[in-house]
Amino acid sequence: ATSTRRAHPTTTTAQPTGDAKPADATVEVNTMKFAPAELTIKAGDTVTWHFKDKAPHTVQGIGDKAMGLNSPIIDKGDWSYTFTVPGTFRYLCSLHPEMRGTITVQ
Ligand SMILES: [Cu+2]
Repeated sequence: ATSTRRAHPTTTTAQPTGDAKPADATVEVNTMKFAPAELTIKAGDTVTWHFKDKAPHTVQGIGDKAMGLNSPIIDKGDWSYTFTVPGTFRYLCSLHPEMRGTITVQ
């Protein structure tokens, strides 16, 4: 039997170039939930919500402190927010208010 040996093709991972700040933390929006529902980050960190559910959702801050945390209605895609002030920020989906999450900024 003849065996042909070939080196495995080398794979390279392309690093995106540019000025876009990568997300420091990600929240998956799927199956009518925010996951993780509770997330702790540092001041200055950017959180990206990754919308992948069948239904559209929003990220809407609860209370005065969370003003500015207010996404449009998103069907599929990403939405990011940079938290600059320490504190506890609760949010919900305005279309499904039972969907809730908390970001703790240290
Ligand atoms: Cu929703």
